Amino acid sequence: MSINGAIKHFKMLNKALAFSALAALAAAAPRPQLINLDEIPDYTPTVTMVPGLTAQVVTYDPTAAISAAAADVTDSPLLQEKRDLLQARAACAAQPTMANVYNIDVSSASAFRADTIAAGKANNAVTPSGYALNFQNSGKASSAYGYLGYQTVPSYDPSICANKCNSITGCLAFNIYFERDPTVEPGTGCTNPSAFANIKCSYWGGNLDTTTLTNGGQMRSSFEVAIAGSNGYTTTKYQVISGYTTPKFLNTAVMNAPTDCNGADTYMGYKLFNEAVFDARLCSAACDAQSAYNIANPPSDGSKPKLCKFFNTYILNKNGVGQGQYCSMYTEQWSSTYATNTGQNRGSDKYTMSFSFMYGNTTDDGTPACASTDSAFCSAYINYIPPVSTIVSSFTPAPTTVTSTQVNVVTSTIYTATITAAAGHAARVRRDGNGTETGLDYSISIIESIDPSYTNKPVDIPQTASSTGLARRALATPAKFANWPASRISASCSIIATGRATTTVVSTASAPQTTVAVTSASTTTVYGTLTVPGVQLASPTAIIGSLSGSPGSYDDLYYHLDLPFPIGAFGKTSSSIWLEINGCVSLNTGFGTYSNTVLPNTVIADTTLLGYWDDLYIYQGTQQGIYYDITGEVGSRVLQFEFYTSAFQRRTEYFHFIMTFYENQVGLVKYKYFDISYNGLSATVGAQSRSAGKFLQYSFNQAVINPGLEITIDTNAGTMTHTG
Ligand SMILES: *[C@@H]1O[C@H](CO)[C@@H](O)[C@H](O)[C@H]1NC(C)=O
Ligand SMILES: *[C@H]1O[C@@H](CO)[C@H](O)[C@@H](O)[C@@H]1NC(C)=O
Repeated sequence: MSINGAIKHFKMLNKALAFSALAALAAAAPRPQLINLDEIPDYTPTVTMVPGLTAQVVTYDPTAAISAAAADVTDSPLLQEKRDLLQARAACAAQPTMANVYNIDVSSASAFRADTIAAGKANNAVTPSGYALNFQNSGKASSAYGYLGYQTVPSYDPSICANKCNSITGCLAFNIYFERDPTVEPGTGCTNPSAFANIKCSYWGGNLDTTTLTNGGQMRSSFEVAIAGSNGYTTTKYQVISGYTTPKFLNTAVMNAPTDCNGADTYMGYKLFNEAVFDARLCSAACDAQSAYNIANPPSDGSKPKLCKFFNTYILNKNGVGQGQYCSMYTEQWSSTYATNTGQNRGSDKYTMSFSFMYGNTTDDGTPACASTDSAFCSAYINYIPPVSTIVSSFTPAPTTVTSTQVNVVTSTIYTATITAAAGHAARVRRDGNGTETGLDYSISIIESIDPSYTNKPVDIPQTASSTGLARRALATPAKFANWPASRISASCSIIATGRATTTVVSTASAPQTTVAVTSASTTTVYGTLTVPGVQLASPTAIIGSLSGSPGSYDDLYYHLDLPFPIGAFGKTSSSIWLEINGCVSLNTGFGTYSNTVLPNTVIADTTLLGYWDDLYIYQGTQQGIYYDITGEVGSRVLQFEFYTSAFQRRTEYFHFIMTFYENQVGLVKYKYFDISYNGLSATVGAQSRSAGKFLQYSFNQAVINPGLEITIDTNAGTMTHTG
């Protein structure tokens, strides 16, 4: 009789630790890989070994189990189904029996256990090919992980069991033993029926060891079931999983892996399966599904998803009872030398591990690129340009003093003078009635010139004057990456090529400043052209200076002249007059006085015509000078003195005017001005005669003498008129 529909399902423990939770753990701090006992609920294997059967069949469906293990990743509902309970059988019902082929003493449980024939069979049994002996001639039978049923066999021959185990999907071990069984179902009316020696093989989806020897028999009514000659065998053919390395058997030790070369925890977490047989493919399915899940659901912090490249699977036992198949998953393959955990205690409970194997991904051992050795290559390989973090550091400079300079620009204009002179006329000669030429009536004789050479005057600074015009103013690929596919190099490198470049920006606070204002002057010289009148007289004769360049510089000179006709003012007349370089014409005596005063003046000559009394000056090498011309017929001749001068130590100033006297209007004088620097601000203009007690003053140090001005002073009438 078999268990109806006894498809054995497995269930997952710790749903809270489903793969989604593992994913969340991917970036968590390193955890020990010791079994988290708090997470493992007490588990009593639902091994229901039904006695009195010739066989009990429990099947394992690996396809369903593996796909369920994988499907659990997405939290799909899992089929959880308890096996059917067997119906109680009627007391005294005949049980299947077998012949006592070895004449074992079944008279009592103790005799049965001590039977030497049974012991001899057990001790002499040949270990079947593909299996290893776990225990021999025990008085107990195993209750292990992954119950797959049992059967009675006709002889104590482990090879029969091995062949059967080989045919059972998921079978990894078997236990062959003698069992003292009742011939009928013990119960009312047959509480201690006669016994027979049964030979049984139980089949297991997990390994056997002495810790599994927990079934020493039991009372069934008054009948004592006993065990003898119990041998355990576990397969030595380890599961090969496509895509994974040949499993490495770690026996009772499990991994306690270190962090990787970048200090990252390679332990990803675990899954615990139970009520299934031990099947490493559950782990590989979970491992693969975990990788797929993590790729599909990358960490929100932008880090790379952790991929499962290695797992350690084993049976976790609590006090010798298999609790389930444990799968520890890792991102990197580790050497078996890290399999150092052989058990833990909690209170009086002892947890041990058995049937431990490790598997690694054959194409990718999960070794990462290491920041310590591979950064340069990786940065170059993936062309990683670190993002720049800007650190602002502030800097307050020391207080400073700022000198603010205000430049006052003085514009000085230097003109190039274009001089316009009057058109010349033929030399004027006078002929007497017989045609004899006479020049006397048109010329002036210089009787003497006087240079007062004032010693208190500052010496004029000689200048170099123009002779014309007025002087006017690959990396190599490291060996470790040689056989890596590009995708792996990229993924691995992108984990370590995560640096940030730092740039420091200095934020400079403004320094406390003291501002000191300084004023400085600067002169800008502007060159311009100016049309100025040249010597105006049509036929000028120099009294001093020269149109071809004054031979010297002259100051304060005055000249005694003999005129062809008398001139005068206020009734005082004379043809012996004095011509002052300082802009005056005087009668009878001259003067060199250069400091002009208001009129009347008591120092200068008695009768003086002041065309422009100032400290005038003639500079050497210029056309500056005093020129005269006499025109008109005798009786109505006109005498003109043209002053074409600068001023003492004011060589860029110019004073250009003509004083005109009339032969037929003695006492009347005209002053005509062409260019006067500062328009008369330092001059006296007018006429005086102390002896006549009269004077006419047009201006004294007033800026009223403008170019073009013509003043007519009629000393006889006592009038001054002007035009321009
Ligand atoms: C092994 O790793 C590679 C690279 O990540 C992956 O593509 C492959 O699926 C893995 N193999 C298994 C069996 O998980
Ligand atoms: C003309 O000539 C002069 C010489 O210069 C004489 O002195 C004059 O007397 C003369 N006059 C006449 C009218 O002959």
